[in-house]
Amino acid sequence: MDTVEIMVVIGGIGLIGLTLWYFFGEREQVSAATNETGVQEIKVTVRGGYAPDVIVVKKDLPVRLNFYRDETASCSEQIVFGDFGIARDLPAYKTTPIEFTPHKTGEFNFSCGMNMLRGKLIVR
Ligand SMILES: [Cu+2]
Repeated sequence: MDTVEIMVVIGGIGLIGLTLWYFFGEREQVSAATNETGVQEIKVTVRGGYAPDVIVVKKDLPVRLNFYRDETASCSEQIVFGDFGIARDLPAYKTTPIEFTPHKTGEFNFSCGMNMLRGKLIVR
């Protein structure tokens, strides 16, 4: 193999690694902060995905997730928390609070209405 071929192979391996990390890698977990009224609150930016997309909250305390939809792409116009029976429209360039109180621990997925954009709520 000449140098160019080696570079291509290394580049390919790097891309595969990046792809695996993207789909299966450990995402950064962000804990919601408890405000003065005892509500666990966090801002989530919606733009081709959710940022943060792994949110940690405590059980039996009210949660308010403030979804700011920073785009008009139709994919993200709905947010669904199936385990909590919540489906809500997210108007573009506005903040939509999603409020509920989780009563059991575990990991709960949330997604757009088409189940394409995904995030996870971890209740501890
Ligand atoms: Cu979608």
